[in-house]
Amino acid sequence: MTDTIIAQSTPSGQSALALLRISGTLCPKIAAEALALPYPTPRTSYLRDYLDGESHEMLDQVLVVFFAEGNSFTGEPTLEISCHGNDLIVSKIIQDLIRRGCRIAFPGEFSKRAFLSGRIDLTQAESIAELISAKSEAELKIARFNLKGMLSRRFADLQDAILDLQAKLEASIDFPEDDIDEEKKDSLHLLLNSILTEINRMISSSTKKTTLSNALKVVLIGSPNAGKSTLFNGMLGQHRAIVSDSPGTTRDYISKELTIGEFRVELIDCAGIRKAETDTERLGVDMALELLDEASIILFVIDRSVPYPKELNEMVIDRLRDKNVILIENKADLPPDPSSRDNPDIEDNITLCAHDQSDLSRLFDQVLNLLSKIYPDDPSKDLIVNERHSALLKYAADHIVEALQRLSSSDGNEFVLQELNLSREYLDEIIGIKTNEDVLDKLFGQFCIGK
Ligand SMILES: Nc1nc2c(ncn2[C@@H]2O[C@H](COP(=O)(O)OP(=O)(O)OP(=O)(O)O)[C@@H](O)[C@H]2O)c(=O)[nH]1
Ligand SMILES: [Mg+2]
Repeated sequence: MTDTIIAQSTPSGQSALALLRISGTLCPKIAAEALALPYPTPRTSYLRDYLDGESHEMLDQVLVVFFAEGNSFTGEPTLEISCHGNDLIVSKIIQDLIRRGCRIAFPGEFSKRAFLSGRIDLTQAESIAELISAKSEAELKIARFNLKGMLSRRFADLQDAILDLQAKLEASIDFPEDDIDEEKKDSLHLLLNSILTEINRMISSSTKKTTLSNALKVVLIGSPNAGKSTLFNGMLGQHRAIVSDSPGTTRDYISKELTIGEFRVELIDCAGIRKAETDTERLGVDMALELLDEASIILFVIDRSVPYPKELNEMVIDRLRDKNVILIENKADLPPDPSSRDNPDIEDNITLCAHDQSDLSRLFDQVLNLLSKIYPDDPSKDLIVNERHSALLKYAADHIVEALQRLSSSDGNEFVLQELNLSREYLDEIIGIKTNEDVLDKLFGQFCIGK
Protein backbone atom coordinates (compact mmCIF):
# COMPACT_ATOMS: atom_id res chain seq x y z
CA MET A 1 0.00 0.00 0.00
CA THR A 2 1.36 3.43 -0.89
CA ASP A 3 1.30 6.44 1.39
CA THR A 4 -1.52 8.89 1.21
CA ILE A 5 0.02 12.16 0.09
CA ILE A 6 -1.04 15.73 0.61
CA ALA A 7 0.07 19.01 -0.95
CA GLN A 8 -1.12 22.53 -1.40
CA SER A 9 -1.64 22.94 -5.15
CA THR A 10 -1.96 26.72 -5.06
CA PRO A 11 0.87 29.11 -4.10
CA SER A 12 1.10 30.00 -0.45
CA GLY A 13 0.27 33.51 0.76
CA GLN A 14 -2.95 35.41 1.23
CA SER A 15 -5.58 34.66 -1.41
CA ALA A 16 -9.30 34.09 -1.76
CA LEU A 17 -8.91 30.33 -1.84
CA ALA A 18 -6.25 27.67 -1.43
CA LEU A 19 -6.48 24.20 -2.92
CA LEU A 20 -5.27 21.13 -1.06
CA ARG A 21 -4.97 17.85 -2.87
CA ILE A 22 -4.91 14.48 -1.11
CA SER A 23 -4.30 11.21 -2.93
CA GLY A 24 -4.29 7.68 -1.53
CA THR A 25 -6.23 5.01 0.29
CA LEU A 26 -6.92 7.14 3.37
CA CYS A 27 -9.13 9.54 1.40
CA PRO A 28 -12.51 7.86 2.12
CA LYS A 29 -11.67 7.74 5.84
CA ILE A 30 -10.64 11.41 5.86
CA ALA A 31 -13.83 12.35 4.01
CA ALA A 32 -15.89 10.50 6.60
CA GLU A 33 -14.08 11.66 9.72
CA ALA A 34 -12.85 15.17 8.99
CA LEU A 35 -15.61 16.26 6.65
CA ALA A 36 -18.63 14.24 7.75
CA LEU A 37 -18.90 12.70 4.31
CA PRO A 38 -19.13 8.92 4.80
CA TYR A 39 -20.55 8.24 1.33
CA PRO A 40 -19.51 11.12 -0.93
CA THR A 41 -20.81 10.99 -4.47
CA PRO A 42 -17.68 11.24 -6.65
CA ARG A 43 -17.10 14.49 -8.54
CA THR A 44 -19.73 16.37 -6.57
CA SER A 45 -18.83 19.38 -4.50
CA TYR A 46 -19.89 19.65 -0.89
CA LEU A 47 -19.72 22.61 1.46
CA ARG A 48 -18.47 21.23 4.77
CA ASP A 49 -16.87 22.18 8.07
CA TYR A 50 -13.38 20.74 8.32
CA LEU A 51 -13.05 19.32 11.83
CA ASP A 52 -9.74 18.97 13.63
CA GLY A 53 -9.17 15.35 14.62
CA GLU A 54 -7.97 16.14 18.15
CA SER A 55 -9.77 19.25 19.31
CA HIS A 56 -12.86 18.69 17.11
CA GLU A 57 -12.66 22.41 16.50
CA MET A 58 -13.81 23.62 13.09
CA LEU A 59 -10.69 24.71 11.18
CA ASP A 60 -12.47 26.23 8.19
CA GLN A 61 -15.54 25.98 6.05
CA VAL A 62 -14.36 24.25 2.90
CA LEU A 63 -15.55 23.05 -0.47
CA VAL A 64 -14.65 19.43 -1.07
CA VAL A 65 -14.75 17.09 -4.06
CA PHE A 66 -14.10 13.34 -3.88
CA PHE A 67 -12.73 11.34 -6.80
CA ALA A 68 -13.05 7.57 -6.68
CA GLU A 69 -10.26 5.08 -7.33
CA GLY A 70 -9.66 4.62 -11.06
CA ASN A 71 -11.39 7.86 -11.80
CA SER A 72 -8.99 10.49 -10.56
CA PHE A 73 -5.85 12.11 -11.91
CA THR A 74 -3.56 9.80 -9.94
CA GLY A 75 -5.83 6.77 -10.31
CA GLU A 76 -6.12 6.63 -6.51
CA PRO A 77 -8.98 7.90 -4.34
CA THR A 78 -8.48 11.64 -4.20
CA LEU A 79 -9.87 14.57 -2.27
CA GLU A 80 -9.65 18.16 -3.35
CA ILE A 81 -10.30 20.62 -0.59
CA SER A 82 -10.69 24.34 -1.27
CA CYS A 83 -10.26 26.30 1.92
CA HIS A 84 -9.74 30.01 2.49
CA GLY A 85 -6.38 31.26 1.27
CA ASN A 86 -4.70 31.92 4.58
CA ASP A 87 -1.41 30.15 5.36
CA LEU A 88 -2.48 29.64 8.98
CA ILE A 89 -5.63 27.77 7.98
CA VAL A 90 -3.76 25.76 5.36
CA SER A 91 -1.05 24.79 7.79
CA LYS A 92 -3.57 23.73 10.46
CA ILE A 93 -5.42 21.52 8.00
CA ILE A 94 -2.18 20.01 6.72
CA GLN A 95 -0.98 19.32 10.29
CA ASP A 96 -4.29 17.61 11.00
CA LEU A 97 -4.02 15.50 7.84
CA ILE A 98 -0.51 14.44 8.82
CA ARG A 99 -1.84 13.33 12.22
CA ARG A 100 -4.45 11.35 10.31
CA GLY A 101 -1.68 9.45 8.52
CA CYS A 102 -0.90 11.47 5.38
CA ARG A 103 2.52 12.72 4.41
CA ILE A 104 3.58 15.76 2.40
CA ALA A 105 4.00 14.90 -1.29
CA PHE A 106 7.34 15.16 -3.05
CA PRO A 107 7.54 17.52 -6.02
CA GLY A 108 5.73 15.97 -8.98
CA GLU A 109 4.51 13.00 -6.95
CA PHE A 110 0.87 13.34 -8.07
CA SER A 111 1.97 13.31 -11.73
CA LYS A 112 4.34 10.42 -11.03
CA ARG A 113 1.46 8.41 -9.57
CA ALA A 114 -0.70 9.30 -12.57
CA PHE A 115 2.08 7.97 -14.79
CA LEU A 116 2.67 4.81 -12.74
CA SER A 117 -1.03 3.99 -12.75
CA GLY A 118 -1.01 4.32 -16.54
CA ARG A 119 -3.34 7.30 -16.71
CA ILE A 120 -0.84 9.41 -18.61
CA ASP A 121 2.40 8.58 -20.38
CA LEU A 122 5.71 10.26 -19.78
CA THR A 123 5.40 12.86 -22.56
CA GLN A 124 2.01 13.86 -21.19
CA ALA A 125 3.44 14.18 -17.68
CA GLU A 126 6.15 16.43 -19.09
CA SER A 127 3.59 18.52 -20.91
CA ILE A 128 1.84 19.28 -17.61
CA ALA A 129 5.07 20.82 -16.34
CA GLU A 130 5.48 22.63 -19.65
CA LEU A 131 1.92 23.92 -19.57
CA ILE A 132 2.48 25.45 -16.16
CA SER A 133 5.82 27.03 -17.01
CA ALA A 134 4.89 28.22 -20.54
CA LYS A 135 5.55 31.90 -21.05
CA SER A 136 4.21 32.43 -24.54
CA GLU A 137 1.10 31.55 -26.48
CA ALA A 138 3.21 29.34 -28.75
CA GLU A 139 4.63 27.33 -25.84
CA LEU A 140 1.15 26.94 -24.40
CA LYS A 141 -0.15 25.58 -27.68
CA ILE A 142 2.57 22.95 -27.87
CA ALA A 143 2.06 21.88 -24.26
CA ARG A 144 -1.71 21.59 -24.82
CA PHE A 145 -1.17 19.41 -27.88
CA ASN A 146 1.29 17.18 -26.06
CA LEU A 147 -1.02 16.85 -23.09
CA LYS A 148 -3.71 15.53 -25.40
CA GLY A 149 -1.27 12.78 -26.33
CA MET A 150 -0.60 13.99 -29.87
CA LEU A 151 3.15 13.67 -29.41
CA SER A 152 2.83 10.21 -27.88
CA ARG A 153 0.79 9.18 -30.91
CA ARG A 154 3.66 10.24 -33.19
CA PHE A 155 6.09 8.09 -31.24
CA ALA A 156 3.62 5.22 -31.30
CA ASP A 157 3.30 5.58 -35.10
CA LEU A 158 7.07 5.34 -35.38
CA GLN A 159 7.05 2.21 -33.24
CA ASP A 160 4.36 0.68 -35.45
CA ALA A 161 6.31 1.42 -38.59
CA ILE A 162 9.41 -0.28 -37.17
CA LEU A 163 7.36 -3.26 -35.95
CA ASP A 164 5.84 -3.65 -39.41
CA LEU A 165 9.28 -3.77 -40.91
CA GLN A 166 10.41 -6.27 -38.33
CA ALA A 167 7.47 -8.53 -39.18
CA LYS A 168 8.53 -8.51 -42.82
CA LEU A 169 12.10 -9.40 -41.88
CA GLU A 170 11.05 -12.11 -39.42
CA ALA A 171 9.13 -13.81 -42.21
CA SER A 172 12.29 -14.10 -44.23
CA ILE A 173 14.18 -15.56 -41.26
CA ASP A 174 11.48 -18.17 -40.64
CA PHE A 175 11.47 -19.15 -44.28
CA PRO A 176 15.10 -18.77 -45.31
CA GLU A 177 14.46 -20.66 -48.52
CA ASP A 178 12.60 -17.64 -49.87
CA ASP A 179 15.51 -15.36 -49.13
CA ILE A 180 14.50 -11.72 -49.61
CA ASP A 181 15.10 -10.72 -53.17
CA GLU A 182 16.61 -7.43 -54.28
CA GLU A 183 13.23 -5.86 -54.91
CA LYS A 184 12.08 -6.60 -51.37
CA LYS A 185 15.36 -5.28 -50.03
CA ASP A 186 14.85 -2.01 -51.87
CA SER A 187 11.42 -1.56 -50.41
CA LEU A 188 12.78 -2.25 -46.91
CA HIS A 189 15.48 0.34 -47.53
CA LEU A 190 12.87 2.87 -48.53
CA LEU A 191 10.79 2.19 -45.44
CA LEU A 192 13.78 2.44 -43.13
CA ASN A 193 14.85 5.68 -44.76
CA SER A 194 11.44 7.22 -44.32
CA ILE A 195 11.49 6.28 -40.64
CA LEU A 196 14.91 7.86 -40.31
CA THR A 197 13.69 11.04 -42.00
CA GLU A 198 10.77 11.29 -39.61
CA ILE A 199 13.03 10.79 -36.58
CA ASN A 200 15.48 13.41 -37.83
CA ARG A 201 12.65 15.85 -38.46
CA MET A 202 11.52 15.40 -34.89
CA ILE A 203 15.04 15.92 -33.59
CA SER A 204 15.38 19.17 -35.50
CA SER A 205 12.08 20.41 -34.05
CA SER A 206 13.76 20.63 -30.65
CA THR A 207 15.80 23.63 -31.77
CA LYS A 208 12.53 25.38 -32.58
CA LYS A 209 11.50 24.71 -29.02
CA THR A 210 14.58 26.55 -27.77
CA THR A 211 13.61 29.63 -29.77
CA LEU A 212 10.10 29.44 -28.37
CA SER A 213 11.12 29.02 -24.75
CA ASN A 214 13.73 31.74 -24.84
CA ALA A 215 12.65 35.26 -25.63
CA LEU A 216 13.84 36.43 -29.04
CA LYS A 217 16.11 39.45 -28.86
CA VAL A 218 15.00 42.56 -30.76
CA VAL A 219 17.71 45.20 -30.51
CA LEU A 220 17.28 48.95 -31.06
CA ILE A 221 20.50 50.35 -32.43
CA GLY A 222 21.46 53.49 -34.33
CA SER A 223 22.96 56.93 -34.08
CA PRO A 224 22.82 58.87 -30.81
CA ASN A 225 19.69 60.94 -30.38
CA ALA A 226 17.88 59.05 -33.16
CA GLY A 227 15.01 58.26 -30.77
CA LYS A 228 15.82 54.67 -29.77
CA SER A 229 14.85 55.14 -26.13
CA THR A 230 11.69 56.97 -27.17
CA LEU A 231 10.78 53.99 -29.36
CA PHE A 232 11.68 51.56 -26.57
CA ASN A 233 9.32 53.33 -24.17
CA GLY A 234 6.64 53.66 -26.84
CA MET A 235 6.75 49.97 -27.73
CA LEU A 236 6.55 48.96 -24.08
CA GLY A 237 3.84 51.47 -23.34
CA GLN A 238 5.70 52.68 -20.26
CA HIS A 239 8.34 55.24 -19.44
CA ARG A 240 11.31 52.98 -18.74
CA ALA A 241 14.38 54.44 -20.50
CA ILE A 242 15.66 57.99 -20.07
CA VAL A 243 14.93 60.16 -23.09
CA SER A 244 16.83 63.39 -23.58
CA ASP A 245 17.87 65.62 -26.41
CA SER A 246 21.55 65.36 -25.53
CA PRO A 247 23.18 62.66 -27.66
CA GLY A 248 24.80 59.78 -25.77
CA THR A 249 22.09 59.52 -23.09
CA THR A 250 21.79 55.73 -22.98
CA ARG A 251 24.96 53.94 -21.85
CA ASP A 252 24.16 50.55 -20.33
CA TYR A 253 21.63 48.60 -22.30
CA ILE A 254 18.13 48.17 -20.92
CA SER A 255 15.91 45.25 -21.75
CA LYS A 256 12.34 44.31 -21.12
CA GLU A 257 10.14 41.43 -22.23
CA LEU A 258 6.98 41.84 -24.23
CA THR A 259 4.77 39.69 -26.41
CA ILE A 260 4.43 40.40 -30.11
CA GLY A 261 1.81 38.15 -31.66
CA GLU A 262 2.72 34.66 -30.54
CA PHE A 263 6.33 35.55 -29.90
CA ARG A 264 8.04 36.31 -26.64
CA VAL A 265 10.43 39.13 -27.32
CA GLU A 266 13.17 40.76 -25.28
CA LEU A 267 13.32 44.36 -26.49
CA ILE A 268 16.73 45.92 -25.92
CA ASP A 269 17.63 49.62 -26.00
CA CYS A 270 21.30 50.44 -26.13
CA ALA A 271 23.84 53.23 -26.49
CA GLY A 272 23.87 55.29 -29.67
CA ILE A 273 26.69 54.27 -32.00
CA ARG A 274 29.38 56.84 -32.62
CA LYS A 275 33.10 57.27 -31.98
CA ALA A 276 32.72 57.48 -28.23
CA GLU A 277 33.83 60.57 -26.36
CA THR A 278 34.50 58.91 -23.01
CA ASP A 279 35.54 55.50 -21.75
CA THR A 280 32.13 54.77 -20.29
CA GLU A 281 30.45 55.65 -23.54
CA ARG A 282 32.90 53.42 -25.43
CA LEU A 283 32.00 50.49 -23.18
CA GLY A 284 28.32 51.10 -23.89
CA VAL A 285 28.93 51.24 -27.65
CA ASP A 286 30.97 48.02 -27.57
CA MET A 287 28.25 46.29 -25.61
CA ALA A 288 25.64 47.45 -28.14
CA LEU A 289 27.69 46.12 -31.04
CA GLU A 290 28.12 42.75 -29.32
CA LEU A 291 24.36 42.49 -28.88
CA LEU A 292 23.95 42.52 -32.66
CA ASP A 293 25.31 38.97 -32.83
CA GLU A 294 22.57 37.62 -30.59
CA ALA A 295 19.73 39.62 -32.09
CA SER A 296 16.89 37.91 -33.93
CA ILE A 297 15.86 41.27 -35.31
CA ILE A 298 17.80 44.53 -35.40
CA LEU A 299 15.84 47.76 -35.46
CA PHE A 300 18.28 50.18 -37.03
CA VAL A 301 17.10 53.66 -36.05
CA ILE A 302 18.18 56.87 -37.71
CA ASP A 303 16.95 60.45 -37.39
CA ARG A 304 15.86 61.48 -40.87
CA SER A 305 15.68 65.18 -39.95
CA VAL A 306 19.47 65.47 -39.67
CA PRO A 307 22.28 64.48 -42.05
CA TYR A 308 23.02 60.78 -42.00
CA PRO A 309 26.08 60.18 -39.78
CA LYS A 310 28.52 58.51 -42.15
CA GLU A 311 30.51 56.93 -39.29
CA LEU A 312 27.53 54.61 -38.78
CA ASN A 313 28.41 52.93 -42.05
CA GLU A 314 31.85 51.87 -40.98
CA MET A 315 30.81 51.02 -37.42
CA VAL A 316 27.55 49.18 -38.01
CA ILE A 317 26.56 48.47 -41.58
CA ASP A 318 29.09 45.68 -42.08
CA ARG A 319 27.72 43.91 -39.05
CA LEU A 320 24.19 44.00 -40.39
CA ARG A 321 24.94 41.81 -43.36
CA ASP A 322 22.96 38.54 -43.31
CA LYS A 323 20.95 39.78 -40.36
CA ASN A 324 17.26 40.51 -40.10
CA VAL A 325 17.14 44.29 -40.08
CA ILE A 326 14.36 46.83 -40.22
CA LEU A 327 15.53 50.38 -40.96
CA ILE A 328 13.52 52.90 -38.97
CA GLU A 329 13.68 56.45 -40.31
CA ASN A 330 12.46 58.30 -37.26
CA LYS A 331 11.17 61.83 -36.64
CA ALA A 332 8.85 61.82 -39.64
CA ASP A 333 7.01 64.76 -38.04
CA LEU A 334 10.02 67.00 -38.77
CA PRO A 335 11.10 68.13 -42.24
CA PRO A 336 13.58 65.60 -43.67
CA ASP A 337 17.17 66.60 -44.09
CA PRO A 338 17.94 67.00 -47.81
CA SER A 339 20.82 64.54 -47.47
CA SER A 340 18.46 61.80 -46.28
CA ARG A 341 18.92 60.10 -49.63
CA ASP A 342 22.34 59.09 -48.29
CA ASN A 343 20.53 56.84 -45.80
CA PRO A 344 21.48 53.19 -46.12
CA ASP A 345 19.50 51.12 -48.53
CA ILE A 346 17.75 48.49 -46.42
CA GLU A 347 14.84 46.74 -48.05
CA ASP A 348 12.71 46.33 -44.96
CA ASN A 349 12.17 49.89 -43.78
CA ILE A 350 9.62 52.16 -42.20
CA THR A 351 9.36 55.93 -41.80
CA LEU A 352 7.64 56.97 -38.61
CA CYS A 353 7.35 59.32 -35.69
CA ALA A 354 8.17 57.65 -32.37
CA HIS A 355 5.52 59.72 -30.61
CA ASP A 356 2.73 58.59 -32.89
CA GLN A 357 0.64 55.62 -31.66
CA SER A 358 -0.56 54.51 -35.07
CA ASP A 359 3.03 54.60 -36.35
CA LEU A 360 4.05 52.37 -33.46
CA SER A 361 1.36 49.89 -34.30
CA ARG A 362 2.56 49.85 -37.92
CA LEU A 363 6.03 49.08 -36.56
CA PHE A 364 4.65 46.21 -34.46
CA ASP A 365 3.01 44.75 -37.56
CA GLN A 366 6.26 44.97 -39.45
CA VAL A 367 8.24 43.29 -36.64
CA LEU A 368 5.63 40.54 -36.35
CA ASN A 369 5.75 40.05 -40.09
CA LEU A 370 9.49 39.57 -40.01
CA LEU A 371 9.35 37.26 -36.99
CA SER A 372 6.78 35.10 -38.75
CA LYS A 373 9.06 34.98 -41.77
CA ILE A 374 12.09 33.97 -39.69
CA TYR A 375 10.15 31.41 -37.65
CA PRO A 376 7.55 30.38 -40.18
CA ASP A 377 6.26 27.21 -38.59
CA ASP A 378 2.91 27.42 -36.99
CA PRO A 379 3.55 25.34 -33.88
CA SER A 380 -0.05 24.20 -33.83
CA LYS A 381 0.61 22.33 -37.06
CA ASP A 382 3.72 20.72 -35.74
CA LEU A 383 4.64 18.93 -32.61
CA ILE A 384 7.83 19.83 -30.93
CA VAL A 385 9.98 17.49 -28.89
CA ASN A 386 11.93 18.47 -25.78
CA GLU A 387 15.59 17.87 -25.02
CA ARG A 388 15.01 14.52 -23.31
CA HIS A 389 13.07 13.24 -26.31
CA SER A 390 15.61 14.50 -28.78
CA ALA A 391 18.52 12.85 -26.94
CA LEU A 392 16.71 9.50 -27.02
CA LEU A 393 15.60 10.01 -30.62
CA LYS A 394 19.24 10.46 -31.59
CA TYR A 395 20.08 7.02 -30.17
CA ALA A 396 17.07 5.55 -31.96
CA ALA A 397 18.25 7.14 -35.22
CA ASP A 398 21.79 5.74 -34.75
CA HIS A 399 20.37 2.21 -34.62
CA ILE A 400 18.23 2.79 -37.70
CA VAL A 401 21.37 3.93 -39.55
CA GLU A 402 23.12 0.81 -38.33
CA ALA A 403 20.16 -1.31 -39.46
CA LEU A 404 20.36 0.25 -42.92
CA GLN A 405 24.04 -0.64 -43.16
CA ARG A 406 23.39 -4.19 -42.01
CA LEU A 407 20.62 -4.54 -44.55
CA SER A 408 22.99 -3.52 -47.38
CA SER A 409 25.71 -5.87 -46.20
CA SER A 410 25.62 -9.61 -46.40
CA ASP A 411 25.08 -9.92 -42.64
CA GLY A 412 22.05 -11.92 -41.68
CA ASN A 413 18.69 -10.31 -41.10
CA GLU A 414 18.94 -11.15 -37.40
CA PHE A 415 21.43 -8.31 -37.09
CA VAL A 416 19.06 -5.89 -38.75
CA LEU A 417 16.31 -7.02 -36.39
CA GLN A 418 18.54 -6.55 -33.41
CA GLU A 419 19.25 -2.94 -34.39
CA LEU A 420 15.55 -2.28 -34.88
CA ASN A 421 14.83 -3.71 -31.44
CA LEU A 422 17.37 -1.39 -29.89
CA SER A 423 15.89 1.53 -31.76
CA ARG A 424 12.42 0.71 -30.46
CA GLU A 425 13.71 0.46 -26.93
CA TYR A 426 14.75 4.12 -27.03
CA LEU A 427 11.31 5.07 -28.32
CA ASP A 428 9.80 3.07 -25.45
CA GLU A 429 11.88 5.08 -23.06
CA ILE A 430 10.49 8.36 -24.44
CA ILE A 431 6.88 7.42 -23.77
CA GLY A 432 7.83 5.71 -20.53
CA ILE A 433 7.03 2.09 -21.43
CA LYS A 434 10.54 1.26 -20.35
CA THR A 435 11.93 3.43 -17.57
CA ASN A 436 14.17 3.25 -14.61
CA GLU A 437 13.57 4.74 -11.20
CA ASP A 438 16.45 7.23 -11.49
CA VAL A 439 15.08 8.74 -14.66
CA LEU A 440 11.62 9.05 -13.13
CA ASP A 441 12.95 10.62 -9.94
CA LYS A 442 14.96 13.13 -11.94
CA LEU A 443 12.10 13.98 -14.24
CA PHE A 444 9.36 14.34 -11.65
CA GLY A 445 11.73 16.01 -9.18
CA GLN A 446 11.77 19.04 -11.47
CA PHE A 447 8.03 19.49 -11.01
CA CYS A 448 6.71 21.77 -8.32
CA ILE A 449 5.01 20.56 -5.15
CA GLY A 450 1.36 19.72 -5.56
CA LYS A 451 1.63 18.75 -9.19
N1 LIG B 1 10.24 65.45 -33.16
C1 LIG B 1 10.56 64.26 -32.77
N2 LIG B 1 11.40 64.09 -31.73
C2 LIG B 1 11.72 62.84 -31.35
C3 LIG B 1 11.16 61.68 -31.96
N3 LIG B 1 11.66 60.63 -31.35
C4 LIG B 1 12.50 61.05 -30.39
N4 LIG B 1 12.53 62.40 -30.36
C5 LIG B 1 13.35 63.25 -29.49
O1 LIG B 1 14.71 63.04 -29.79
C6 LIG B 1 15.51 63.18 -28.62
C7 LIG B 1 16.37 61.97 -28.39
O2 LIG B 1 15.53 60.88 -28.09
P1 LIG B 1 16.06 59.56 -27.36
O3 LIG B 1 14.95 58.60 -27.38
O4 LIG B 1 16.68 59.89 -26.05
O5 LIG B 1 17.19 59.13 -28.37
P2 LIG B 1 18.22 57.92 -28.27
O6 LIG B 1 18.38 57.38 -29.64
O7 LIG B 1 17.82 56.99 -27.22
O8 LIG B 1 19.55 58.68 -27.86
P3 LIG B 1 20.85 58.13 -27.12
O9 LIG B 1 20.42 57.34 -25.94
O10 LIG B 1 21.57 59.35 -26.75
O11 LIG B 1 21.60 57.32 -28.11
C8 LIG B 1 14.53 63.46 -27.48
O12 LIG B 1 14.45 64.84 -27.28
C9 LIG B 1 13.21 62.92 -28.02
O13 LIG B 1 12.09 63.57 -27.46
C10 LIG B 1 10.26 61.91 -33.05
O14 LIG B 1 9.72 60.98 -33.67
N5 LIG B 1 10.00 63.19 -33.40
MG1 LIG C 1 18.75 56.34 -25.55
